[in-house]
Amino acid sequence: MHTTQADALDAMSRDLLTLLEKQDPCVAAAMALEATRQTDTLELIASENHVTPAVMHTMGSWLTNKYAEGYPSKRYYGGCEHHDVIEDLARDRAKELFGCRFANVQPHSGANANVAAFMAMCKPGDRILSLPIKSGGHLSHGLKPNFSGTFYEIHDYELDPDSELLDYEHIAQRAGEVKPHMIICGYSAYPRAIDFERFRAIADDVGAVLMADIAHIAGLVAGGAHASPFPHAHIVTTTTHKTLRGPRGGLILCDDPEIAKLVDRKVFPGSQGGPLMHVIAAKAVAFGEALQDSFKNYATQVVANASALAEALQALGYRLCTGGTDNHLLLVDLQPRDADLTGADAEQWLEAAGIITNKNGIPNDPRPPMVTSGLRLGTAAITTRGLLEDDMRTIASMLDRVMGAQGDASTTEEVRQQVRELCHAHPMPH
Ligand code: DSN
Repeated sequence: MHTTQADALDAMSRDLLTLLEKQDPCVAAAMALEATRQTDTLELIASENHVTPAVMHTMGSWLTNKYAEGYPSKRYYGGCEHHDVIEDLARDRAKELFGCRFANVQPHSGANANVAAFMAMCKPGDRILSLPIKSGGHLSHGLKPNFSGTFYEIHDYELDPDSELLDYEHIAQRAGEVKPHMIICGYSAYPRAIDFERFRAIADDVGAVLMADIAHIAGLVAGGAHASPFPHAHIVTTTTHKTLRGPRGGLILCDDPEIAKLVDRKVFPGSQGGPLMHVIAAKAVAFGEALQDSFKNYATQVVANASALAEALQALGYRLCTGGTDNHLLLVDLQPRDADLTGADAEQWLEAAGIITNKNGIPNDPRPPMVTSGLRLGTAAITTRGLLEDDMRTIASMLDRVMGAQGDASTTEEVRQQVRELCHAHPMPH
């Protein structure tokens, strides 16, 4: 095992690699390289994070051996009593964390949570009002090839073309025109706070259901660094692995017992079979971590770091969509800095320097989604490593150096070395 990587890994991960090196060296080699990649690079993808060893190893446990179709104390298989305890812990902690009455912890992913939420709240063909993916929405909110765009009648609302902010008067006007059955708020690339109360008033005016998909900001909501969708949204969906820093998975929350019954039926047997009990246990562990006071500090620091990164980039001449950020993410418009610079080039050059980002369309982007004029950055993972505001200024200048040098080999190598040093000074959770 490479020494840098062995030092950075926790003891159970080292044992796993030792076991795999004997049993399956091909998988072991790829996993070891990935461990080194994560250890030695700065993760600025807004939807990613680094889990604790407790969360990680709960996923890789004997709980994966069991079928537990159904819900606690109503299972279709014998031998589920310990799984009932685990699922109840996950549900209770989720409810406490988000201040709501019901939680379904079984969705395998955020997109699966959205499938079940649509099935619970709508009939096929119902009208849905949502923000399109090109403006920062999510593919499961109505993209044509997705289930949502295939089985429902999707109508768009848009961001204000000048400020790039949510324009609540426009959304209310669209709701009046479309008379949707459901309105969706919550986004993948929107750097500003969402006014859930305002959305609910708009939904109430037209008799619509309000669904909030808080996948990106769930950790900020749990940590008190973003307003809660409760009591405003009828149904709330989320992933558990972004700012919430749990295992890869989904979660559905609500307050109304009738909606809760529908949600449970539409998750199982409506859209899934056996729950992933090893992942549900890891959700319970992660929710337990998020209930600690230290998680509030984490969520606050994620936002402070995003603001510091935003200010530093603006000082270097970059334009940020909406003019800044209120949450964990920034959407950088690369065009004003360099009209020829694309998101795809920036992503590739930065990756070579050990800074991992993703190209992202900006509102009204003239370039296609695989090229883009924007770069999405997030501070969830680097905050987990303990980086603070001063480090954000260092990262902004590294981003600028790499993008300014357009892939020049010696600049890339110099920054790569700087990134390694920063990473070694701030190890991943171990
Ligand atoms: N793919 C996720 C993201 O990167 O934002 C959304 O599910």
